[in-house]
Amino acid sequence: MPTMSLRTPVVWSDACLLHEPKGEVWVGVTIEGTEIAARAEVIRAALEAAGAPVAAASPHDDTVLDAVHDPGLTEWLRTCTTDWARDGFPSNPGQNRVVPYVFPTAAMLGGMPLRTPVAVNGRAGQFAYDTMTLVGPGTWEAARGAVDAALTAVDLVASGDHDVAYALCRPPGHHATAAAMGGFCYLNNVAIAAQHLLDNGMQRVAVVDVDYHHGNGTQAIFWERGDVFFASLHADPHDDYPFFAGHADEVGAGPGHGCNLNLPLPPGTDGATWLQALDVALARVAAFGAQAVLVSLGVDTFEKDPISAFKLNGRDYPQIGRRIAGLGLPTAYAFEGGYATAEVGTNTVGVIQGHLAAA
Ligand code: SP5
Ligand code: ZN
Repeated sequence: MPTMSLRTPVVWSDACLLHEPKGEVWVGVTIEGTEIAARAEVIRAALEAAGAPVAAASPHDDTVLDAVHDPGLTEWLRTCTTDWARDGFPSNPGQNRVVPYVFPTAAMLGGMPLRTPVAVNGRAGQFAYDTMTLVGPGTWEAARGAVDAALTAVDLVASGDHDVAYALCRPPGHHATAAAMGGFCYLNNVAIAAQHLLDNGMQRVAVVDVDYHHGNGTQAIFWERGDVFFASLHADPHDDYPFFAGHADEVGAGPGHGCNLNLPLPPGTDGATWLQALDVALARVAAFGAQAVLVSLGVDTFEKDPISAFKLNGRDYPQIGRRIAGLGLPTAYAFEGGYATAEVGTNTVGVIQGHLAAA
């Protein structure tokens, strides 16, 4: 890739560093947090070193956030750590993160109405679907800052001021559904940004999710929508997180029938195979007639990623940007997964350089 100064703005909010996962409960054991603030700092430093200007996220009101997410979820994220501390969980049993416990699944309720418990440790299961996505002091501020970063990035491309922007929206968002957090995600930054484009005059937008994991939250949010095309390439959910969504036969419903494309891929998938699947997804996006594209840019497809099983290497990332640029659409990339901290910066820069080189 020729060296060139990146002109793509990196949209950033200092609040995004305030979330500290500290730990996650995985198959019943507490392990170190995976989605750490250093990931975002490394990506920012790499983009800046490549010449990208940093643009401060501008505050947006809650209108579009409330259009995408259940007010119960946002209220919970705003208040749960205070209630958790008030009820003494940080000292007994010694857990200062909000950890879900009982999940009111459809199978538990058997059709009975969902009741909201008074106890904070009871309520914790209502707005989460896994045990890996803990809430602590600063989580809400970070998640809300990430939403502002994503909204600002799409403003920059929708206005025509930029063809491409990168939203450094941490914590990530693509696993968050309308009413539940999961997969290290609290608010669905990309879904909110897509809705914002539609609210501001676009008729059709596309989300291309290249994270290693299926973007089940984004899929669920737009499942019955004909104005958002969602395409995702990801680990086969038969083998990997999020397990309950991401299969190839999930095509959307109602007005959204045909507007959802899942391309599950086996463990060990290399760059050549993966890029062929990307071409399939992009051809569908082009046929849909999207006016803008949002990219859920997880770089956990990397061969050295500690929680993933694909085999992309550093030379594959510019090819991702190059192919997405071939759509010729205003494009906002957004931070998602990628846990090989030493390489998340160079791989992200690679995507943006590939995009600019092709555009
Ligand atoms: C945004 C994003 O990439 N979220 C990923 C959520 C995946 N969570 C499942 C991780 C499984 C971790 N396995 C732990 C292995 C410990 N040795
Ligand atoms: Zn991921």
